[in-house]
Amino acid sequence: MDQLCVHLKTTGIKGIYKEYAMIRAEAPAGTFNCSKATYNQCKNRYTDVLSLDHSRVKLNILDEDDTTDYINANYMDAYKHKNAFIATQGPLPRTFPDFWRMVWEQQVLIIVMTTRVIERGRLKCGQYWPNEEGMLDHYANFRVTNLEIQAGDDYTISRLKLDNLETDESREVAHFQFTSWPDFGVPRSAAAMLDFLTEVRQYQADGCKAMGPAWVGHHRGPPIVVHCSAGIGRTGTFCTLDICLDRLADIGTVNVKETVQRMRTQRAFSIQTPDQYHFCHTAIIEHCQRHGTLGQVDYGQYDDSDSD
Ligand code: PTR
Ligand code: PTR
Ligand code: PTR
Repeated sequence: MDQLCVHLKTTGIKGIYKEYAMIRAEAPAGTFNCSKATYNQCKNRYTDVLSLDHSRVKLNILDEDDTTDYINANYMDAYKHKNAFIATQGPLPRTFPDFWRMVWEQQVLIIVMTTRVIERGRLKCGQYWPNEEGMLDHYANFRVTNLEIQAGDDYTISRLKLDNLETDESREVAHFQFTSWPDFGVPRSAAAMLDFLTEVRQYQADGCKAMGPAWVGHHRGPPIVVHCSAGIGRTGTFCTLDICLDRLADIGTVNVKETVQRMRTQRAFSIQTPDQYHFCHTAIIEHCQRHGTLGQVDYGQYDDSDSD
């Protein structure tokens, strides 16, 4: 951990920005052919945010008429755990049924949403779930009912019931929405984000226990779906924190640069701004300060004047 502080202090904020610029300059690690296919283009929220072919999540083919298994989503590894996340874009109305099908097929327990539906008057994500207690909505063969909402200052948790009307089976899925990420930039303090992350992990661990013997001892369980608007900026930041904090707990070190580089080989373009990249560093330090595992670090003091 001390290494991270030393790194931050010696390179300064400009050095961190440069490091990020280098990462960003690297070419994507593969092709986007499926995302680019004519019949799939309308399923991408942004024409320039596509899914790498090799790590994309494939939907089950439903029948002969179903021409495509495509959704703008990629598996992403966590620390020592393959495919712990699915990073995806904020669903579009035409992809709501695909989204719920993915949640069903992948046996997802938690959906993490790190954006609001509308920000600065612009639509960032479709309203793909019923957001009032007792309300329900249909998405092709799925019915989603909002059973309960717990609203907090920084995040809101909804307990959703997901009914598969084709098989007559039901499951519960938790919807964790982080609402206080500023429209531009990054949170001033990481505290709320760290609390949010802790709660997501705890819920996933409890959910795995409840799923029975197959998942006991594998607190990571089925993939956690994480999305923002494009599914790269805030999603990448959230997952980077999770990965770094897990490694920190295991072997006592972190490597933000390698983590982001590796993440980008699965979900291209992950982490979108220098500030998000910097935030990953400061949030890890804040985490250590909160847990008393780091001596006093005066964050305002490191000198960035000599890093050019
Ligand atoms: N320190 C952890 C360990 O006890 O081995 C690292 C680890 C984390 C290992 C996750 C495996 C993990 O995956 P799962 O939760 O599926 O066991
Ligand atoms: N073309 C879009 C833009 O630059 O506005 C793509 C985009 C949108 C990229 C949002 C990242 C975005 O942020 P996030 O991944 O955090 O939703
Ligand atoms: N409109 C987004 C942007 O310019 O940030 C979309 C985009 C995202 C374009 C990523 C290119 C991207 O690749 P990289 O992050 O490697 O520059």
